[in-house]
Amino acid sequence: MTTTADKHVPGAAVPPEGPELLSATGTPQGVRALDPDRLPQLAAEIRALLVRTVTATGGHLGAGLGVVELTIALHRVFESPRDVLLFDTGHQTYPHKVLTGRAAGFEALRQTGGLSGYPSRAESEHDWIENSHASTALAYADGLAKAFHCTGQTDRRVVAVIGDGAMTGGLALEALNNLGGSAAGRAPIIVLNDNSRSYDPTVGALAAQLARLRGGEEAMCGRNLFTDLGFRYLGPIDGHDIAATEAVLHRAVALGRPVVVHVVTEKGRGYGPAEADSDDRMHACGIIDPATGRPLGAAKPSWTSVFGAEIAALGAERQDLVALTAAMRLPVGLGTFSARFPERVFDSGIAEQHAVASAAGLAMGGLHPVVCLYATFLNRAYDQVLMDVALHRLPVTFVLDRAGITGPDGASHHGLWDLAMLSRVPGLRLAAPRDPARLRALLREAVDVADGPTALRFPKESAGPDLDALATLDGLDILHRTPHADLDVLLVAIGTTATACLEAARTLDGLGVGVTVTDPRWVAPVNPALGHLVARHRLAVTVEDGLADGGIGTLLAQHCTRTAVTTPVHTVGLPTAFLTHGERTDQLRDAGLSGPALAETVQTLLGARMPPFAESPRSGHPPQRAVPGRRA
Ligand SMILES: Cc1ncc(C[n+]2csc(CCOP(=O)(O)OP(=O)(O)O)c2C)c(N)n1
Repeated sequence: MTTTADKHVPGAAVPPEGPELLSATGTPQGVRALDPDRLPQLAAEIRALLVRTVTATGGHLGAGLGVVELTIALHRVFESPRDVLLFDTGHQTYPHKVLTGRAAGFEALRQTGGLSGYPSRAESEHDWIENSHASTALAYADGLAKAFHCTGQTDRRVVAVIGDGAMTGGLALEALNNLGGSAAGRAPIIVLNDNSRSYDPTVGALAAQLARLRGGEEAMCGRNLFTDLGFRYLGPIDGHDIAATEAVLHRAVALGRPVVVHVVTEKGRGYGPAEADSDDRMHACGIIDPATGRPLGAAKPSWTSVFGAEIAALGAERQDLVALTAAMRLPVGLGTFSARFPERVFDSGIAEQHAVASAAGLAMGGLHPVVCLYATFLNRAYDQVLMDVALHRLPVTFVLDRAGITGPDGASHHGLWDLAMLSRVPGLRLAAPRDPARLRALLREAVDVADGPTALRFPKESAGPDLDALATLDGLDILHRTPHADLDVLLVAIGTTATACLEAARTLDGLGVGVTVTDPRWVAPVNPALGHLVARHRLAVTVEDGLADGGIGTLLAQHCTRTAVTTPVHTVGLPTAFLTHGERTDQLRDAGLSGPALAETVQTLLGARMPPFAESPRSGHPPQRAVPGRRA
């Protein structure tokens, strides 16, 4: 199939005609009123805006560039928000945002108070769902179409746009099963946006089916997966040809029955560096040079890259080690491992549940699977972790990237729940490395565990430097101990919060507070030695970038209650809330997880338990707390 629309390659940022169409037509009504022969210019202006702004802020680039014409066609055929446009995953909604009055917001995309990188109900009545987790749109569409039918709103259409990658998710396949037999008049329209990629090329039997459809093979015989499930199939259509796409959408509406419109698009369309990149690094980019697509600023080693190097080294040592990814081989750091051991990497598609249950089978079969996911996407597979892996005491290692606050990706991407969820899985050992050296060591320890699951989690940020321990006490790393001081407070650092804990300790040292900082490395189940260490202090404060309620601190507090340790345990962590997008460091600070905030918390807590501050006997020093029993 050939594509017919004009291609405009930014880098030459603004199209020759200037961006005036965008200002005049940045609303659905404006797009509908536009003369069809002006539409290619509108598409070019949208692309130029996206390339200019997203390269400056970072964000999702490739997917949006691929659906510019499709989005224009959707807004011309349907009347949003009366008709409902749902975009699965939501990372491709930038053109939709531009066409629904939000073009100006792209200057502050994904920044605190700025435009969200995903659909946002607070932003616009044209955004019905707040997503980012894939494969949900068809189910929402099912419910909405049924609701409109039940309430007599028969003039409202529901359209779900879903990528070929998202279609590989179990939830989407469940929806196809439910929707294929829908009664006429209450079936949503499914637009399958097929660019043949997830990040990597989309995998599996579905991808093979779509390739045959793109090649025209099965369309010829009139039967395919979708028709067999009860849908009408319309396509394949060139999704960059606005007129053809509008025409097929009108046909779909006229059918009034379950229908899949197969639209073929090119991810990254119109932006040279994205089109040329077979690894799809422009799926989501940081701040890059718009002309070359290369990152601006020196690249720092990330947690992902530290993990990637170590798992590749381990792969050479252990033939039984296999790695699993849910359509995110490169983002989770499996590039080197997969290049060296291609037959030992399994990509499930966007199917975390399948990946985890399949890992259970791999472990039963004598291998040691390492399941590599973003922390937020593990939520999907909690039941498989519990029932298929842990109940069977299988040696599966979970490696969770992007744990804790992820920053600009917002509410649905933060990995806030993993510590709370995994610490309650019977038999699962959970580690939170504080630095690259600990990540390497803990990964090795994890894959050596043969009688049950293990998990490691680390955040989205640059890794390092290493924070070596002063001593190790029954498995607990002691990172700081105020010299010649009482044991006033124990700071229990979970993972990378060690840096803030050490900063707080230095401040508290200066105030005459005796501080111990420990990193338990393996944070759940509770190491009994940690309970003993708590008992030797007046106060313990746990610090984690996960939920404060129900996380590791709560687990430790419960352990102390059970074992009659009377020292109060105070938990510092993230609120049980859907945190919005913004700078990661700002959000950690706001949650009380910065060094200064921790020092203040400890002072307040000690103040409540101890006599108030006394003036320092040493002039020029900050005020000292008069701690009972303290040597003068
Ligand atoms: C449950 C879940 N797992 C993983 C991801 C990470 N992810 C974001 S977009 C994407 C690929 C989506 O592919 P496709 O639906 O074809 O859209 P495209 O980006 O190709 O336009 C993946 C794997 C996700 N969003 N949700």
